[in-house]
Amino acid sequence: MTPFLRPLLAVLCAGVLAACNDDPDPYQTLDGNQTMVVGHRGASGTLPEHTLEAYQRAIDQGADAIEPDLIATKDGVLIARHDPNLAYSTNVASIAKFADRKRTDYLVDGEKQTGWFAHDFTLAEIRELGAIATDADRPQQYNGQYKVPTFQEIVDLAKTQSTKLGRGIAIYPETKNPTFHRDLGLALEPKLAATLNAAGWNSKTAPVFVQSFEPSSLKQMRTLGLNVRMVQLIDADWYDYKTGKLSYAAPWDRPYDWTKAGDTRLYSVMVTPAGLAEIKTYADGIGPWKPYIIPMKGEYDAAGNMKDLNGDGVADLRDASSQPATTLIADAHKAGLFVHAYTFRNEGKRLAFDHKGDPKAEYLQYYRLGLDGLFSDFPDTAIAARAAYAKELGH
Ligand SMILES: [Ca+2]
Repeated sequence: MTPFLRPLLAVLCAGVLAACNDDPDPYQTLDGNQTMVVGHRGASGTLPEHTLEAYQRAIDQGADAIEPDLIATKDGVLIARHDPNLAYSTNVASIAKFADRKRTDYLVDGEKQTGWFAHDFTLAEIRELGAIATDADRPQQYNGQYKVPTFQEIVDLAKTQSTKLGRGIAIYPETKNPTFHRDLGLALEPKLAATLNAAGWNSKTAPVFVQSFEPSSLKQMRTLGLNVRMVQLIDADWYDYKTGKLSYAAPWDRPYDWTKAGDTRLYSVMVTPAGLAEIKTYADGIGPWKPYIIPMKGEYDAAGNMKDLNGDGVADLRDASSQPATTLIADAHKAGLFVHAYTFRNEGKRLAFDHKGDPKAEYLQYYRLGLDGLFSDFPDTAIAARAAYAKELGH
């Protein structure tokens, strides 16, 4: 039903007609349920990412799932960090006793990095670090206060909170740099499978979604007997505002296992009907970067420069506008795959011109398309927008 007709109908039904059909309109998701909200790295817009405190905050805000990225320590323990390089998300650089662990020009998935790497530290040593905000625009006052959690602690948190709240809190772990870890003799997949088996969470109905950018990581977990729902992530480098398409540049052009194997295809092949059919052979859903669903395009002047529509002196995402949705959600649903898109953020610099600075406008676009799930740094905003959408449908 057209949103503005529903209130009118409600008035008519209440005032005149005895038996008026006011059934809610159905959700257009694959399973007919409302869109799942995943707390991306916890409530990472508010607290330092990948800490028990950030996951707890996401749960408190109403998230349906919490999302740990997994890497391994020197002694083979799975911990939650977005990057093996601890300099990006902890205070390791400020701790004198670890100064000699610094590596320079160290290769991670072909990219030279300088910093401190988790596989050079035991879990006990990593426990001495404090997590920090990874975005300079976000709250810094919690830096150094919270520890790096293990995967086991995150499983325990989800279980405890599910019991306490009487609603299921799912976990959504990602194998990070899986080929890199396998080459170090610290393969993530057997450890992940062992933890989930021990938790009694190895089935399609378990509150678990396992994700990876590398197809071989997901396939290996299937081979290891892991039966949980699996999600193929689909990346790109950046927006091409001129064409409305995406750009592809290393290391975000293709999965690193493909790069290493000499496979020159780009992530873009994964969103074709043939690519989706291939994903369906080993996964249950896809996790695309969101412009694969709603492309962004700028306006260009005669000289070929993107117009600064909001007049802030730079031409960027804030000057680009949402384009008609692609057929990706429909194509994936047709292939039997659910779609969980990333990443939704509140900040004005993360929103397009037509969102007018309101993150709820963006969420509503995707809810109306039948998106099955989304990753948000601000789960409270995602939940509030979801409630507004439910009302729009008459639920
Ligand atoms: Ca601008």
